[in-house]
Amino acid sequence: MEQLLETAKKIKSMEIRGAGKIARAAAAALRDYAERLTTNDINEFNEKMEHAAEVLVNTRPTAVSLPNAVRAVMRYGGGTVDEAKISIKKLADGFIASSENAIKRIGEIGARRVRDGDTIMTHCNSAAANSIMAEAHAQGKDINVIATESRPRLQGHITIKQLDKLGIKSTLIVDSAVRYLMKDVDIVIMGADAVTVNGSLINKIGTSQVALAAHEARTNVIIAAETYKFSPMSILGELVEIEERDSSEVISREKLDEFSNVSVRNPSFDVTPREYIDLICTEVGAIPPEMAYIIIKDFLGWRIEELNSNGLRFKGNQKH
Ligand code: RI2
Repeated sequence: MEQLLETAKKIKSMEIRGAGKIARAAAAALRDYAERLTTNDINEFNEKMEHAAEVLVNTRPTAVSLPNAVRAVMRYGGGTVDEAKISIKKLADGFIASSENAIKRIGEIGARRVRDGDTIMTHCNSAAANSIMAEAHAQGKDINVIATESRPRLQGHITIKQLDKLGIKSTLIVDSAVRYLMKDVDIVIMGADAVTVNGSLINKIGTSQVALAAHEARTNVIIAAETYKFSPMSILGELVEIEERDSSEVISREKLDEFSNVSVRNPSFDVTPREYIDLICTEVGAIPPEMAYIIIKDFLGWRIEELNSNGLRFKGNQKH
């Protein structure tokens, strides 16, 4: 359990971050945990796996990729512990490979929307969004990326570093400069932590402001989101929980202690309505946000009946 708890800790502290990356880390942690379990009792094995799944899922509440990855692994089968371990390894490795492949595919599909000479605005740091920029650049398109710094965690610094390594020109701006600079932008490309059934986007705090400014300026907004970022529970009307992180990310404890009447709010994500999104680029194609249900039903394989009867409990060892 020690290694799995270590991974959970790293996800919570954001040492491992990015919606896709935490999903792959969780799948790998479950696979390695299963491998290390010494029991021969399949019931005990299943119980331990279910507990491990809960621990991982409870680390960060907003990125739907995390429960979707855990569920993909927890669909394992097998009458014996050895069979279950083989099944888990196959599912976890399959998820990781298809997730990496999805990012590549999104790059190819999304790059079609980028023209030579485009100025792209992005927010935070998204592997899926960066993949589009990387592919457009690899195709020889001359692009310039405006990257927000993304307070309070400054993931924009990761973005400019990654783009720089690829030889892509970028301009770093403070988050509040978004609307002022939108007039220079041809297209906005951002990632996703979750997409709901009605096509709303949940992504890094500030995303909805970028989208609103783009909407006002008639600038297209493209969202790069693997299919496992879509939220099955939103079919039942469940809202995606917005993570609120510690105040110390915004202001130091010592500084805050100087005041008597000040409190801090630090929501990590916000919700962008589908009206502000032109296209969601997934690995199975670029869709208008209105088509989110098709992704949940046809590509994630969730149906209303199943969700109603099982919810999203991480029941290990299911027949499928
Ligand atoms: P990829 C990140 O969350 C950002 O909100 C980013 O847009 C999203 O995950 C998707 O990232 P955080 O972990 O999966 O920085 O595309 O809170 O890498």
